[in-house]
Amino acid sequence: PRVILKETLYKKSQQKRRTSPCNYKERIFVLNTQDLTYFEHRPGKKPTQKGCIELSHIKCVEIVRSDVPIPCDYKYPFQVAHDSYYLYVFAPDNDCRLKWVRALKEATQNNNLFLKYHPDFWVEGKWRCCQQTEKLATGCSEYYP
Ligand code: 4IP
Repeated sequence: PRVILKETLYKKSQQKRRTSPCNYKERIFVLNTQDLTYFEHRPGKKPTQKGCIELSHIKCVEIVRSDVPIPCDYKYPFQVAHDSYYLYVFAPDNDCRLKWVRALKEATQNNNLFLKYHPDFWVEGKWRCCQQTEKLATGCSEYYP
């Protein structure tokens, strides 16, 4: 697989379990033609893989429009909906965010994508955009792949 983009970004924990912590981690993100992978890099150590999302499992990639305070250093969020999870990734500026969103949209354009998505965050048990309390509820805004 050919590498399309590689950069250090932040991510929020995907909260795969009800008891998962809500934390933000700096990770090296690599988008290649097969998957989106992220690695932890500690000084003096070789990066270790922490997560990998097959591109074919991605259902929506879009910026997140929100006024919630963002507790990590990077303030420009985008979302990657895949399987039954939402990965929130944070870029350092809008250009960087757009570059990632465009590249990911292009790489997933032939997928079975959402028709609608959630433009704001899922926070504390509800969608801030539409107030729905089911995380996997259908989106409330039209999705443009
Ligand atoms: C972890 O918290 C990290 O945030 C993980 O991120 C995250 O997995 C885990 O969420 C979360 O419990 P601790 O390091 O404090 O244990 P990373 O893999 O980047 O280290 P995700 O799925 O977000 O990668 P869960 O809910 O997935 O377990």
